[in-house]
Amino acid sequence: MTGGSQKTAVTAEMVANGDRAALARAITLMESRRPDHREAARSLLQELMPRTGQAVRIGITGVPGVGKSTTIDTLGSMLTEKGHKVAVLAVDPSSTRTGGAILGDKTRMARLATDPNAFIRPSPSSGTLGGVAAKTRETMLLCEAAGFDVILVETVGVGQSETAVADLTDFFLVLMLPGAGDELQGIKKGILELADLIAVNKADDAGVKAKAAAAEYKAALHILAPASPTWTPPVLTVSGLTGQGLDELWTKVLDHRKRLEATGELASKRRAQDTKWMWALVHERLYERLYHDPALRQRVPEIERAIADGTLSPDAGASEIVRLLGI
Ligand SMILES: Nc1nc2c(ncn2[C@@H]2O[C@H](COP(=O)(O)OP(=O)(O)OP(=O)(O)O)[C@@H](O)[C@H]2O)c(=O)[nH]1
Ligand SMILES: [Mg+2]
Repeated sequence: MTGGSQKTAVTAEMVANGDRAALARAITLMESRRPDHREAARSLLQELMPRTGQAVRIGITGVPGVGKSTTIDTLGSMLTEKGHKVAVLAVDPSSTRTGGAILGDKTRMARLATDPNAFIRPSPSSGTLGGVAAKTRETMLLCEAAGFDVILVETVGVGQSETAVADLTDFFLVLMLPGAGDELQGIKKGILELADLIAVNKADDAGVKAKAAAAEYKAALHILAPASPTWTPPVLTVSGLTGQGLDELWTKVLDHRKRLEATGELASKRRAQDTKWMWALVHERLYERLYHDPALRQRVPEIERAIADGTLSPDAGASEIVRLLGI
């Protein structure tokens, strides 16, 4: 046997039948750097496209330790009990954390990890952020084709990962810690603009503080122009640990979906995301060429030296690189 491609042949039918091992292998194919694997994954996904698009896609962000994984475990279990099939994807752009994060997520999501109606998959953190998001997006589509109707994407609230995750989900949930004063100071501008719902977590052991924080976020949201004319982001207090408030949170998610479906905003949002995704892929492929093309790799150090020596202008150097890229 040469390599695993024979042994691991995955068909669209296997994925569509909800074969978990096939789904996992399809995702691995997609994450592979081997061009033949990618090509196989691409045609698999193409075949499965008609089966995608039905899921409720939720992005979940918040500072490290806010309780994202804990909340996903409780909410996800609540949803599988209702009969949903839940896929959890984790985007972690900081490669150094990955090993720990994956292990941590598995233990933080102990119930879902053994739930036959749940599927947990960390996204690899290598590559550019666009690449991470693109693979996460393709993973999400494969999960949808396999019958998962709720997709929860966890991303740690640092760097640019929130924007990437907001761009591939329908509903963006921002978890906050109680202790509004400090939180509002450190809050990244823009995160409130992305939020479809703010949930102040850990209300079980900081009830009063959580309520005060919620009031502050409500006030802060009030100043912002809403992203959608049909939706004003609610602010709730919840406990990912005990499940308090998560029923109401899910009701809001469904309410949001109903409204955006009724106005056609959901469809237009997804269309806009598709276009953005295409450009993210173009950027990624350009970067790949830029750093891996043999002719460029040979020539770039010389160009850099010439610029350092002052014998070539940055503009002329850039022109040559672009010419070598063939665009
Ligand atoms: N009291 C209380 N503790 C919580 C709650 N949610 C999470 N925790 C605790 O907070 C800590 C961090 O929880 P995680 O779910 O791992 O947080 P996270 O946001 O996923 O963290 P990262 O993945 O590292 O960014 C754990 O010790 C949890 O048990 C909650 O609702 N109430
Ligand atoms: Mg986590």
